[in-house]
Amino acid sequence: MEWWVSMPKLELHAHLNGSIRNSTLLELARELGEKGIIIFSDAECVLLKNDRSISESLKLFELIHLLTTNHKTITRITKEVVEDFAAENVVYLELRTTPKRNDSEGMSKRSYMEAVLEGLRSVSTVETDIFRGSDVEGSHGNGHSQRKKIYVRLLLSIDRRETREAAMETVQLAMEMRHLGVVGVDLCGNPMIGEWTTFWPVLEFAREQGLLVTLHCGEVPNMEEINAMLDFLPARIGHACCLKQEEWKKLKSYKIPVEICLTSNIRTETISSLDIHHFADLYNCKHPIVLCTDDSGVFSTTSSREYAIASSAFGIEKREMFELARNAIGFIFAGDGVKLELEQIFDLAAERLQF
Ligand code: 6MZ
Repeated sequence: MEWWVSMPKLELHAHLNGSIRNSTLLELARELGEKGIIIFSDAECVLLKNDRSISESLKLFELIHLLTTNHKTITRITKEVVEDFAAENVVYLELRTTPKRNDSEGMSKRSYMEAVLEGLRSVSTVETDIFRGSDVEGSHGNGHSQRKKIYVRLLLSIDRRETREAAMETVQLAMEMRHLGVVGVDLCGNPMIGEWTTFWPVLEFAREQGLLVTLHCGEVPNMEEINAMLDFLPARIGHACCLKQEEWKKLKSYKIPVEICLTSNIRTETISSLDIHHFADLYNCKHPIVLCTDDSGVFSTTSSREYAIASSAFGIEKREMFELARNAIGFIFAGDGVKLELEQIFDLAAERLQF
C-alpha cells in the first residue's frame, strides 16, 4: 500500500457524512447512548456491519445523520475528513455535503455550511487551500509554504428526497458561498426516490449561474432518467453502473467524465464483481474517468486502496495508474490556476516515485 499512498491523488466524489472515521462515529454514538437518545449497542451493530445493499447503506445515513446533528460535530468531522484524505496524499479534494436544516439545533442550511467552513479552517496537520478569488491568496494556514498542502473545494448536494424549493435554497447558498470555495452542486440520495423532473430546472439555473453540476447517475436501471441526465450534459456524473448499450454510446459520445467508486459499487451490490465492472471498458476506450471513494467511512476504504484495487483487478501498471490520477486534473471544478499547480505537483512526484 505504501506506494499507492505516496502517489498524489485527486478525490472528486466523497460525501462528508460517508467519510467519517469509524472511531468518531462510535464515540458520538456512545455519547448519545449515555444521554439515552439511542441504544449504543444497536448503533454499534449497524455501524460495524460491512456488507450492505444500496438501500441499507442509505439507511445507515439516517443513523449517521442522527449522530452528526450539531454544528460542533459538523466542524469536527469536516476537519478529520480533510486530514484523513491529506494523510492519504490526496492533493485535491472536492468534498460534497448536503446542507441540512435542523430546527431543534437552531441549524439552517447556511449555518450547517458555516460549520463545514469552520472545519476546513481548523485543519491543522496540513496546509489547506480553501478558496481563490481573483485577488485573494488561497492558502489558509500559518504561511509555512514548505508544508504539505491540500486544495479543498466544496460541492453542495441536493438530496433526492428534497422539494424543488429546498433544492433551490441549496443552489442559492452555493452561489452565495462561491467566494468561500463552493464550486458546484451534486444530485444524490436514494435513486429510488424523487424525480429528475423535480430537479432539472434547479440544476439548469445553477449552471446558468456558473456553478458546475455533477449527478449521481445510473445507480439503478432507470433508462428514462439516465437518458435525461446524460442529455442534460452535466460536467461529470457519479457511478454510471446501470447503463445499457445505447446509453453507453451516448455517454461516450458526450465524453462526460465518470467518477468511479469501485468498492462502493461492489459493497452495495450495484455491480456484482470487479471483472464485469465498467471501469475496464471505459479505461480501454480512454473515456475520462476518475477513481473515487464515495463513502470511505461507510465502505472502509481509502483513496490509495481504490488505486491499488484497480491496478490489481484490471492489470494496470503503476505508471498508467499515475497517469490516470493526473488526467483527473482536467475534470476538477476549480479554475486553471489550481490545475496548473496540480500539474506541477504531479511533475515533481513523477521525478520522486519509482515506477
Ligand atoms: C447516492 C449517496 C451515496 O451529504 O450528509 N450518498 N447518494 N448514492 C450513494 N452511493 C452509495 N452515498 C452517499 O453525506 C451523506 C449523504 O450522501 C448521499 C446520501 O444522500 C447521504 O445521505 P452528506 O454529507
